[in-house]
Amino acid sequence: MGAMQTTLQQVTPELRQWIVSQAQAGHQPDAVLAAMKASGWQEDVAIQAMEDTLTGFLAEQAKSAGLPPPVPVPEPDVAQSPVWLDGGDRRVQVLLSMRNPRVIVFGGLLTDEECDALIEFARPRLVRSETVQMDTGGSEVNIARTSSGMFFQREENPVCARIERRIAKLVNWPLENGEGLQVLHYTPGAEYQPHHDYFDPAKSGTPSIVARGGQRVGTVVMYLNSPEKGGGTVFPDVALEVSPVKGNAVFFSYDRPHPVTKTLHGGTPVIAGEKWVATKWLREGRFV
Ligand code: PD2
Ligand code: ZN
Repeated sequence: MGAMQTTLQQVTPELRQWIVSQAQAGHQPDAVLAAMKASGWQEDVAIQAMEDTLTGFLAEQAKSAGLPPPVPVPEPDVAQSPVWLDGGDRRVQVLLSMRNPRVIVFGGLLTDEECDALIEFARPRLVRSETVQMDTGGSEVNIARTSSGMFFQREENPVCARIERRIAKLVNWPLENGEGLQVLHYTPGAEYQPHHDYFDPAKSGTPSIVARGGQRVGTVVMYLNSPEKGGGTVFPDVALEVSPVKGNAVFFSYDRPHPVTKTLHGGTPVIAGEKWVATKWLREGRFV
């Protein structure tokens, strides 16, 4: 009898329409499921119908709003709210976790010695920072970013390699998909005005950039020292500011190159002291 019922429970367009209207009216999934069960739907059939209907509906909506489709992103194992995460060779603290935008603040991602080593390797190689010139895919000095910086090659030295392995383990993303570490140095007054780290799909230079490993889908900004005042990392869409504490880091991910990810972020002006960070950008695919 049960099997007979399953075959008879057809998910009609009318039912799909009803499920969408319930969601749009703000009814919680539990309540919608209860209503379906009360009118004779088997629980498993009802759950499947709700999932399929709402997933399809959201995808259609996103497409008609002109949004690029979402892609998989790096994601630490925070589903069970752990205080510590396994970085392979080191335990790392979870100090804050936000779902939308996906932002996670790590405590003690780097040791003091690793921070100091990165600064000393980078110092003689610093040049006035350039940001990617979006129209041509080349580089230019950008006044929004008044710092100096340099790039390491991936696994350029044992300290970089160790940190890269730790990040890969922590955010569950292949080491090969990471760009080399970038170190930035800010003196008082220097800042990094709010921006997105993904490449703007509307710009003509983007195809040549994303040919090398796809879009950026995640960022880890690591604080290599603690400025006296200022120099936090801000997310203006959600009014969040992360303090730049030596050894800590802020991770954020973006599943499509669009502001709907709410990952607009910037480095606030350094008010007293100096600021050093190392940034790791994570691509969709293997970065060569
Ligand atoms: O130094 C920072 O806080 C910062 C802020 C925004 C770094 C970056 N973006 C970056 O390197 O992308
Ligand atoms: Zn950035």
